[in-house]
Amino acid sequence: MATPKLQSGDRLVLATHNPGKVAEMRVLMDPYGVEAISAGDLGIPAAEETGTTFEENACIKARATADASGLPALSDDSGFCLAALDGSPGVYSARWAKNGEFSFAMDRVLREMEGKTDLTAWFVCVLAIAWPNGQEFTFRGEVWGDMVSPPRGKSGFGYDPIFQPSGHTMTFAEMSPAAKDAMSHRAYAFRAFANNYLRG
Ligand code: ITT
Repeated sequence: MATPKLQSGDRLVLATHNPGKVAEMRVLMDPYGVEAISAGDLGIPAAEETGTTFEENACIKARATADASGLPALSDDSGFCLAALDGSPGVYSARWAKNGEFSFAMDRVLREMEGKTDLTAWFVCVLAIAWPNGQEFTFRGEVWGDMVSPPRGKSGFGYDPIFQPSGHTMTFAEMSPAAKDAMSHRAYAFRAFANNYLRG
């Protein structure tokens, strides 16, 4: 089956209900002229994330949205991982928050990290594109650095205030959105997606 490509004027559904992700994905998509509508705008409910890997959950979300909308759907399954916690919270990053309140998730991370000396941390983002014809593809991006405490910065979302990428002195939440977009896990995954499925 020929690989479909999206071009300027085509419509794509962003299969996410996370406003932070929607904002970053729209900025990344902008140069290509593709119309990116969010699943929330179409009234498509969030799919249950029953997978145990980022890839599985990304495919579940993209497929559910492509089937519900009849349009190509791009999902994002991502998370914050700590070496000292064997990669947790990882795929459970959103579930460590309560009612979308990330202060709970960050408090839990800081509690579980008490006394640990290895602060190595990384973000993972897996984007999945699901086409109405049944095809699905995934793209993974990672960014490595350290967990910092106390949290610093107000921009971005989620765990950004406690992540400082290697070679930098600011957390993701202290950087401008453009600086984060230049090096983030989401940007790396998006570049791989764009090279394959977007016409520049
Ligand atoms: P959708 O499933 O609707 O996309 P979600 O927030 O539930 O939204 P995930 O299951 O992929 O998404 O959870 C990923 C969590 O990891 C997310 O809620 C953030 O807290 C965190 N995360 C992902 N990318 C991040 C980033 O760039 N900066 C900070 N935290 C991030």
